Amino acid sequence: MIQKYVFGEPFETEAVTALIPASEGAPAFGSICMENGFSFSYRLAPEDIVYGLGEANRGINKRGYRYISCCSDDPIHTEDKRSLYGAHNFIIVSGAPGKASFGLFFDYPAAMTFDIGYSCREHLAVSCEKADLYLYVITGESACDIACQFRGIIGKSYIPPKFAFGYGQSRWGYASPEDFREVLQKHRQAHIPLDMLYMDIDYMEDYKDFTVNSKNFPDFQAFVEEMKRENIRLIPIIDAGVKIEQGYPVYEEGIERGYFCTREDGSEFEACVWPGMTHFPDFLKPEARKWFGHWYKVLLDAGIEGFWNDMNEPAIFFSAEEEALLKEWMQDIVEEKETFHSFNLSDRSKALPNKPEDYGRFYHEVDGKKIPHQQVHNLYGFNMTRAAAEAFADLAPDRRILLFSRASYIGMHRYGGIWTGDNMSWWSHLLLNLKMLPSLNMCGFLYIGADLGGFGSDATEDLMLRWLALGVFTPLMRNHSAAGTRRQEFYQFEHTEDFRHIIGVRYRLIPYLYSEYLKAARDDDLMFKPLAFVYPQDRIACHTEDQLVLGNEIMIAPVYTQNAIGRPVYLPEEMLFVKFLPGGAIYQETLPAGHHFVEVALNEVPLFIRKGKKIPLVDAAEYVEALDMGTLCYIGDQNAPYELTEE
Ligand code: MIG
Repeated sequence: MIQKYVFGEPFETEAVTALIPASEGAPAFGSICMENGFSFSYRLAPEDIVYGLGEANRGINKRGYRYISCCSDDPIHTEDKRSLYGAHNFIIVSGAPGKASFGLFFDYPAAMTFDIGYSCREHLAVSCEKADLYLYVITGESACDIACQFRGIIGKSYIPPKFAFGYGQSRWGYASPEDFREVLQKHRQAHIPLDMLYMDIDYMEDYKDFTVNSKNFPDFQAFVEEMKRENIRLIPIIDAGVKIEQGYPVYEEGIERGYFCTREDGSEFEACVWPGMTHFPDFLKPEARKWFGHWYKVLLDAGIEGFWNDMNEPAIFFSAEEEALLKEWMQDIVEEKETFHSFNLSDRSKALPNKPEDYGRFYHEVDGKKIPHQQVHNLYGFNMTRAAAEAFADLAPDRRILLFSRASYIGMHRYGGIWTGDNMSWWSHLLLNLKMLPSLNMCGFLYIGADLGGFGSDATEDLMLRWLALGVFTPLMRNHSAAGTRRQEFYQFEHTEDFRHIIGVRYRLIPYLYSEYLKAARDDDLMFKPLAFVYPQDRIACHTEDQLVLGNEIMIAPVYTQNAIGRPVYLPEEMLFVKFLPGGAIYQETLPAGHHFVEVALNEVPLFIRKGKKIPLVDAAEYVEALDMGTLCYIGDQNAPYELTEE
């Protein structure tokens, strides 16, 4: 059952698509206080589990920390961070046996704090500055049922084209056709499967959206076609900010039509991002969305079939105002009005990006009303991605376009997927990747993945292999890294054959992964579930965070520690332990329920098939379209039914 409560005058975020009449009175759980903004409090029982928050830091059980929903461009995801790129205000309080379970969605687009046993271990407090929001309260049989009911009111999840289940290679710094050709050739020479090459900002002309550097790509369309003949899709990045430059049509049209965010005095807000000074399209205006979305046509017309939307929190290096203040301050130093301290300078420059003051300097226009950005901050990336998806529905109605975004809010899952931003080549981020998957699914995001091997800092061969053995299961399987870090294309490492093998396993599993994805989308279900959602009566399963159930048939338990020869696993029921061995053989051993230590070498991919289930497998191929369904076979219980979905 779902109840909707209205407080004050909520902003219409369009996160929820179902029409739900408002309930009178107070929610059955917790207490609400509206004296100082809004706050919801609830006393947690010691064994209650709190799920949710989508793209958030820490564990599957969110207890023990304070999180802030505020889309943030912060590339250092250490344990102490409260905000990442997404804002997903959905939680489930899953009651210990005999205690209440319920879900809560706080539909509120500004910053919101979730204190989940941080200030006080047994206290849940959700608060925000203004008491203007919708609160949805969902009750159901189980945490899983509550999550699915929630999914039922926020609309169906985005489905990508099938090639998007292939492997993609990316790196910030590929700039010319030669760069891309080299990466492709090295994959093909080593027979490492590959379907996509990602184009980071270096393909553009001066980082201007919807342009292509004509010196490097004199005939871009011919290059896109050349890659397609090799069965490769190029996936360019699009940034939120539009460069201020006379003669650049995106800029000129935006100005003429009044489609950019403005300052209090009505002038266009200026912020420095990659292209230099830019304006931010006002994605909350339907006309501006339509306009910006149709600009993707330039690239679609060149044969492009997928995009990733970046910097849409939106990220700000500094605003024109901050630049002016900085100049004044520097002038003062030069004129010695202020004593110079080098640490002062360093503090000032560090504080410049993504400054709260800058987010306070611009406005959106919604139904003719001026809305301060901060009140709707978390809707920006959502609506940029929606702009693209709505335009695709118009420009390419007969095919699916790959689309994913960095920033997001609940509801964006209808339009695209997400990647989880600038992680690091750290073992802890491999584990964070695993733990985020079910939380993201609860919030509707099914096409998801992390930068495999880590974006920042230097990857090692063992980390890369272990991370890939998780990445073979995530819908978005992409190796991406930052300029300046150690190269991490597979052929850069010594044991290329190990990478070929692991990526090959991914391709063998595509019929299974694609089927389970489509079923999760169709049924408003999770593709990745915490064990607790499947084995709610099993206390140990309920508190296991480093193993997940994938689809209906398998459990995954990747190795995520350095130099480990394997890992402990807990089996809530008898399962078939499967390892894809290098050379193509498949190791199979039935293990009884209980605790085990399983050995897994660096070049093996482990999974567990549940009792009485089987999964489809095909032979590996070098790209998705080359998969041969004639090679289909099953592993597991051969008598079990399996619904293979092909589209
Ligand atoms: O300020 O386009 O998260 O994937 O490589 C950095 C360059 C901007 C951030 C993205 C990352 C991308 C990078 N971008």
